[in-house]
Amino acid sequence: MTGSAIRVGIIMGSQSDWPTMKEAADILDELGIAHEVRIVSAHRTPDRLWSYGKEAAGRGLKAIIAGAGGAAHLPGMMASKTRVPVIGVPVQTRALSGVDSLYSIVQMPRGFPVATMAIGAAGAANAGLMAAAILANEDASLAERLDAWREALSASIPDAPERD
Ligand code: RP5
Repeated sequence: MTGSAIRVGIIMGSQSDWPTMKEAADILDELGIAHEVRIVSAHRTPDRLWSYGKEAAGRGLKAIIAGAGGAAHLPGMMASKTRVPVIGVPVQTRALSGVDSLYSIVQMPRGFPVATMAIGAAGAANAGLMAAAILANEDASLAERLDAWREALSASIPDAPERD
C-alpha cells in the first residue's frame, strides 16, 4: 500500500529479506495501514540509511519496521538517527539460524532502544501488529480493527486438539 499518508516504513537490508518482511506488510495491508517498503542497508547503502532516518519524523512516519540478517546493524543504526520508534526483525540466516541477527539487534546500548521481535516470519508479522498497536493509541478506527483482528484470531483457536 502506498499513498500520501504513509504512516509506517518497512525497511530491509536486502531483497533476500523480502519473503520474511512481507509478513509485516501483509498485516499492515490487512489492517488498512498505509506503508512503504524500501531496501536500506546499513553496510551497502549507508547514505540511504542516513537520509531515511533523518527525514522519517518530518515525513510523518509513526513507526519503522527494520529487518536484517547476519550482522544486522540496520535497526540499531536507524534508531540512532531518528526518534521514530524502530521495531527490529531478526531475519533467519542459514549459517547461524538467525541467532546472529537476534543478538545484533537486541543488545542495544542504553539510550537508543529497538523493540526487537522474534526471529523470522512470526517476528515480522508481530512487527506489523506492534506498529498497528502504536498507531491505534491515536486512531480509534484502527483500534477497532486491531481489536477485531485479535478477536478473530482467538476465535480461530479450537478448544481442544484433534486426536487421531
Ligand atoms: C543483510 O545481509 C541483509 O539484511 C540480509 O539478511 C543478509 C544477506 O543479504 P544478501 O547477501 O542476501 O543480499 O544485510
